[in-house]
Amino acid sequence: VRITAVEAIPFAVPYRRPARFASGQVDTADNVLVRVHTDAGVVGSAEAQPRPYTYGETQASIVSLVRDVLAPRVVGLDPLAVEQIHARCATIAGNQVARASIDLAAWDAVGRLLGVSCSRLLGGFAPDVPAAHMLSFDEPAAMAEEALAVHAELGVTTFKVKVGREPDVDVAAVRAVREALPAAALYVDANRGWSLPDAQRAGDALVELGVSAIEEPIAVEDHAGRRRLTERWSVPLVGDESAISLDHVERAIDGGEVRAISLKTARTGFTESRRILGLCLGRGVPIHVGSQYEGRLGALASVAFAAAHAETAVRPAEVTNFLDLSGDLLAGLPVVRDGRVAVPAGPGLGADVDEDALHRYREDR
Ligand code: MUC
Ligand code: MG
Repeated sequence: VRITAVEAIPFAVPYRRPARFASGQVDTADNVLVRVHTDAGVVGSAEAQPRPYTYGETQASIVSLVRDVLAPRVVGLDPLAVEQIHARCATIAGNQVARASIDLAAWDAVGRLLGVSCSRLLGGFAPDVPAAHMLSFDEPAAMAEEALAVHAELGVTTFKVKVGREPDVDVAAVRAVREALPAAALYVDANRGWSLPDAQRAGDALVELGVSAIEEPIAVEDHAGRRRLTERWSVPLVGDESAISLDHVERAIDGGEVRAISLKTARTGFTESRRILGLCLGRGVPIHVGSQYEGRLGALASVAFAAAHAETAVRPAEVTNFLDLSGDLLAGLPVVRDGRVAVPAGPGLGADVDEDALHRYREDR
């Protein structure tokens, strides 16, 4: 089987509720649907989400890189040769999300060719995983209300509260969620929004409030500050923006700057994510599957990877923020019930893009 073509289709879906966090805001999901076509008639799909403030990529850059640079590198390859595909794409620096989207679409094609789910192909550890929901910036009371609604609707009991504003606001937000759901597991993500003194002040108070982890408190470049915070807090400092590739993860761990890793399939696909998982297992560093506000197709990639591996299947994965979107390319999946998200039964990532929805949202008509 050979890859015959790769498509990159820009599409836009408004957010019902803008995703706001310390490093930026997303009002519309200006994403890219990447499709890997094969001469067997099978097509693999993946969703790419541009995050300029994290990777420097835009919707236009992803479309251009996939179409003009990556597609010619992978056309003609066997889709099952995922290491070949990865190696060809890895000759391009940066562009994490564009490269990962090719990897994920190729893996989806492999699953469809073989008639098995990507999650089984990757390791098949569990049929489902616990879900975590991210609470974007809002008034503390509104964040608590959202947590209550998501808990009532989906049974989710783990929440990542976005922080990185004024320490008093951050503490008020976490306290409001804590009071609304006393038994919930809470952790926080500052998206590098705090100064070092604010991180010390807010972080200490949040640890006191019982948060289980603190993600990216300060600038990634402040290596000494990050080491100080890692030593200061009894809960792990989680690397996210500092952990965007295998090499970044290794440096963050070995530099003593993180004690846990957020792995995102949207930026390291499945192939590099497996390497990151192996590195973290070797170093004894906990790893969970994080999110960049994926739509449903992106969330299915996260679910597939999280459920496939023993290390990630037991930790809540951030897979429910497709709820923030007003529409999607998929309907129905993923299914979240009793706080757990299931691997769909179908081959590959387990879902087919709804062509009517794609026609509605695509921007290259
Ligand atoms: C996170 O973990 O930082 C922030 C921006 C984005 O796209 O996703 C996030 C979540
Ligand atoms: Mg984060």
